[in-house]
Formats: sequence, structure tokens, C-alpha cells
Amino acid sequence: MNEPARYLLTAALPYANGPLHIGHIAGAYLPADIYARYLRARGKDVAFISGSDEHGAAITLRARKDGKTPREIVDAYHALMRDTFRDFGISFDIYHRTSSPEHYRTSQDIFLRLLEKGAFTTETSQQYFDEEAGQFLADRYITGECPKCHNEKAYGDQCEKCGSSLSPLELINPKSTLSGNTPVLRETSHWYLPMEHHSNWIGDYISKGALDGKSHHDPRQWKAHVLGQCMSWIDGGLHARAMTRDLDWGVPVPVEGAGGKVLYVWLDAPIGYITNTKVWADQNGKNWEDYWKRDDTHLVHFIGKDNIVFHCIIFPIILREHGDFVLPVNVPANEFMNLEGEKISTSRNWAVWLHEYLLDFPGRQDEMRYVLCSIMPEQKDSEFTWSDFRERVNNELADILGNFVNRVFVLTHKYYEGTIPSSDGYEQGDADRRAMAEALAAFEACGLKIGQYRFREALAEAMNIARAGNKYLTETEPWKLQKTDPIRTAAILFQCVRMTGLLATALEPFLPYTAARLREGLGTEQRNWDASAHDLVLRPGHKIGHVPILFEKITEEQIATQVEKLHRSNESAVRAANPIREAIAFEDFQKLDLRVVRVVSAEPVPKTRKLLKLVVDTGVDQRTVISGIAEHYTPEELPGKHVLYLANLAPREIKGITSQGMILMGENASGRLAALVPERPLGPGDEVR
Ligand code: B3M
Ligand code: ZN
Repeated sequence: MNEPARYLLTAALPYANGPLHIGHIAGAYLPADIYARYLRARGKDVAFISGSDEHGAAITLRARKDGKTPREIVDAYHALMRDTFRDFGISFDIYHRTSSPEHYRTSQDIFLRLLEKGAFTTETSQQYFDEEAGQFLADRYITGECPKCHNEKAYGDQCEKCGSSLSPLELINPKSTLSGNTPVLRETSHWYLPMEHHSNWIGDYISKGALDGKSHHDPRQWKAHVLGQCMSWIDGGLHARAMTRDLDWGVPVPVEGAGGKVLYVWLDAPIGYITNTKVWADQNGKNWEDYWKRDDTHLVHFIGKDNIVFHCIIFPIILREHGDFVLPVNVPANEFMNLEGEKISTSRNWAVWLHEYLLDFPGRQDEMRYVLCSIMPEQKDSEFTWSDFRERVNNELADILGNFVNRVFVLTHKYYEGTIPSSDGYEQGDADRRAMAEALAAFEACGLKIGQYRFREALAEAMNIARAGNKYLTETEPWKLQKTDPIRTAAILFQCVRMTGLLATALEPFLPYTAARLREGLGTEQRNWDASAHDLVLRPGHKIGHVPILFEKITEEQIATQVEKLHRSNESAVRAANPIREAIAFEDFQKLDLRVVRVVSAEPVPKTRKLLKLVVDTGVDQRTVISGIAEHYTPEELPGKHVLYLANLAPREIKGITSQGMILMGENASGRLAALVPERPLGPGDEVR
């Protein structure tokens, strides 16, 4: 493949319905930023595009919850996210918004062009309608019982308990979250994208990297999990998908008689990349079409794994139906990052919020950038813990990188008053040659790996430059040579300063604030990546300045404060989302027959992850109960325990087994279950009142 003439990099448009957390950053924005900074350092023509996704039920739901209008919500969060990205050093060329007039125009134009070309079909279907609220219900506005696991709080699109994706019509006993009423079915018609018409070419594009019978990209450079997800979609059969919705918030469908209908958010949001490129191009005297319509553009989408099919299948179909656009050469999606042993959850407030980190750790963007890049979930899910954060900052950033840089600056000032000494008259030995060779090899590997989206390894290579420097200093001990062999000492320090210069270039994509401090200390401008290996600026006679201590150590107390804060905000979010319910009559309470029972035996239910089959002694008989506690108790630890039991719950069939009654458990804010055991001895059958 020829060298691309320009790069168009997009990072997923986050919904403007909440602040950014470290999972978002590690998933899409940090890798995109590293890639963009690297390409710029190599002098490439780069447009790095993102913005807020301001439509869809995600926004209207949030507005309802907060008692605000969607406009108020997106205005507030757009500003917060834009500033947080900026303060964290994510170097977008533009961060625009999908509720802008420019975006209405672009997305409506594209819709109309597709309509004219006959790219859509129309279909009429039955959808849930809330008569009291007078509107059709987005999937998320309908809750009901999951047909698979019988969780009563499943949503119209998904059950969060068992993870099944659902359609609203599958829910048992559906309720509208707007009014609490049972919704009715009403006929509505929408424009659909018949994706099945595109199976052939999209299959070739994904699996072979081929387009129009020609090679478009090398599919071996795509991540296995991205290809896997796409192929399982394609192999499962593509279907028509609605591209419009009945909703009062979004881009209106630009067709007569389509009042009350808007573009589906997943149609309008990716078009936001195009809109935002146009706005950026207008502001910067560029031609947006160069970036979107010329074959020598290299388009890469940076996203998290939940957005894969939209970017690899649906958006490419739209771009190609439209006709003139380039398709992505890669979509290096990341997997998820967990936090302290749990999934990151916005609703449970189990997250490290980036704007809070920036307040709690001012000026320490690079520490978080470093750790997030080191544990980036490139190939599989990964985990952030505060103690790991501390260890990496202290043992790697401070002890390896900070230490090397500090020694070089201190020695250069001590022996040469900050003027880079000359190595004239010195004949290099093995250690000298090896050190520079290692540093240069690491530098080169760093660049190569960024180009392959292997950012964790790339960062490790950048750090290897500092490692090579430390090793060199330890081997040669210039502080012992200064008196006896000043020529050699000078040569060593000259070489170390050059390695520091190399570091300033190599670190720029990952740790831009540190790189800037280094450049300032060295008294150099930002260097072209490819020229750095043969740096001619840091030559003898050049005067260097000072660098501050680059990385202060993180203390145990700082970490404990963060862990404590995480738990506290988690608990209050869970409490707030689960207020004490409305009062019931005493007679209603009396209907519950609560008992203490003794667990006789416990075994896993085959082919399930969560279920145990228990036999309990109720004092009068022995009963079988299926209980969803397998992730919290092993079968071995239960027999003999006295637990709380609801005895008169009507029997239910679960996985082909009749379950009688229900074991009651306490659940804490992070979802951990605990059996409730009597504080003084009670026997099986004793009543609880
Ligand atoms: N806003 C989904 C998300 O935030 C969606 C991405 C749009 S990218 C065009 O995960
Ligand atoms: Zn379920």
C-alpha cells in the first residue's frame, strides 16, 4: 500500500449525558490521541475529529431523571467533556456537537441523498406507545420481566442481569417508564436500511480487506476481536434496521409528513464525524472533501468494543450507499477496563471521573495517561486499581524515567554548568555503543508499534530508552570518573543528554506534559520524530536549563482517599437510585411467611453461572430452592448455615427444576450478597416477624 497522503482519525462521539471516566479514556481517546500526536510528530497531515453525541434516548432519559430539558443536559455535559478532554491533553483538532445547525444540515443532506438513491425501504410495524404521555416509547423507556432470567427490571433492548439483548415485544408485563402504565401497540412506519443487500461486499471488506475486487487494507492488521465480532454478525445474517425513530429530540427527518420522526441516533452520530470535519476545515482553510473523499486518505475510527458493528458494518454501508466516501482502513477498538474488581458503572457511580482526577491530582495528567496506556485493554478486558496506579507511578515513572532525567541534568550542571560537553578525543567503548544502540532500537520499535496500534508495547519501548540510560550510568559511573578521566566523563554526559532528547520525542505522544517539560529543560523545540535519531540541536556548547522533579511519588494516603471516595460515592448513588418504597398495609406484610431454615445441601445448577440448587430443612419438610447466589457462595460453604427464607412464595419452574420459596440475602452497593444468619441460635422453622 502507498504511503497515505493524509490521515483522518476519529474518536467515538461520547453521549453528552454524563462526565467522562477513565474507561472511556483508555478505550478510545487515549489511543487515538497517541496515534494523532505520533503522526503529527512525523510531519503527517492529520485531522483528529471528535465531538459530543447529543441525541438519542440516552440523552432524553438523563434529562427526565434530572428534571431538565435535553438541551440543558447536552449544553452542560458538552462543555464539561470538551474542557476535560482539553485539560487531559487529548489533542482533538475539533470537538464539535451533533446538535449544531451544521450537523442538522449535513445529516439531513446525507439522509436525502440515500433516500433519492433508493437506499432505504419503509416498513410499518407495531410499536409500544404510551397513551398518557402521548408518545412512542424508545426501547429504553420500557421495562418489564426478562423472558430468559425473569429479572423484573429488564429494559426493552437489554436485560442487564443476564446480558441478553431483547426487543420490547419480548418483555413480559411491559411498563412505560414515562407513566408507569402498560403501553399499547400502535402502528408506525419508518425508513429502514436493508443491510442484507450489502452482505456480500461488506463480508469481503471485513474478511478480506477487499473493496470492488481490489485490496483496500490488510485485514491481518485488524484486531482479532474486532474481526470476530463483525464476522459473527455477518454470518448470523444481516437484517434491515430502522434508521428513524419516533422521538421529539434529534435531527428531524427531512421529509414531508414525517413530523415527530427523527434520524436514529446511530445514523446521525457517525455522520457527526463528517460535520465536524467540515467545521474544522472551514475554520482552518482546508477542504473537508480531501479528507473524506480521496482514496489516498487513511481513515481510522477509534472506539470501544460496544461500538464495533456500527463503525465496521452500518456506517460503511451508509458511506458507500452515499457513494463518494472513503471507508476505514482500520477500527482498532479496545475492550473494557474494569475498576477495583468490578465493572465500571455510571449508574452505580463506580468510576474514576476524569474531571475529578484532574482536580484531585492537578498537573498530573501524565501519570494517569501513563497508567491507562500501560493497562490499555487492547486485546482483552483489563483492570485499573489505585494501588497499581501508585506502583506504576512510583516504580516506573519516578524511579526509572524521572531518575534518569534528573541525574543527567544534575550531572551536566554540576560538571559543566549546564553546557553540553564535547566528546572530542574520546574513542567509544562497548558500553557507550551499546547504550546508544539500545536507545535507538527502542525508539524505532516505539514508532513501529504505535503504527500497529500496539500502544502498551510502544510505551514500554519509550521507557526502555530511559532504562538504557540508567543502565549506562550505572555501568560507567561518570561521577567516579570525573577527576580521573574527564574526557570519558564528558563523552558519557554528551551521550546521556542526547538520550534525553530522544526521550523528549518518544514520550510526546504518551506523556505530552512531561515531553514539554523536557524540551523546556533541554532548550529545544519539538523535534520531527524521524529527525530525532540524528539530533543536531543537542550538540556540544548548547546550554541546557533545568527540569523540575518530573514525578512526585504517590503516597499510600492519596490512594486510600481515592478508594474511600469510590466506595462512598458508589453507596450514595445506589441509595439514591433505590429510595425506600411506598408504605404497605400491615396485612400485606403479614402475607409473607418468613422462616429460618437450615441448608442441608447445595450444588451448582448445570450450565448456569449464577444458580445453585439448595435443599433446605424447614422444620416440617425438606424443600428444593433455586437461588442466584453461585457467584457469592460456593456450594461447600452453605450446608449447616441457618438462613432467612420466604416460605410461601408460589413455586416457580427455573431451568426445569421446581423451586419452592426463596432464600433472602442482603445486597450491598457493589452488588455483593450476604446470607442473613440469626444473631442467636434459632432452629429450622422458627418464624420471622
Ligand atoms: N455515543 C455510543 C457511546 O457513547 C455513541 C458513540 C457514537 S460514535 C459515532 O458509547
Ligand atoms: Zn435476563
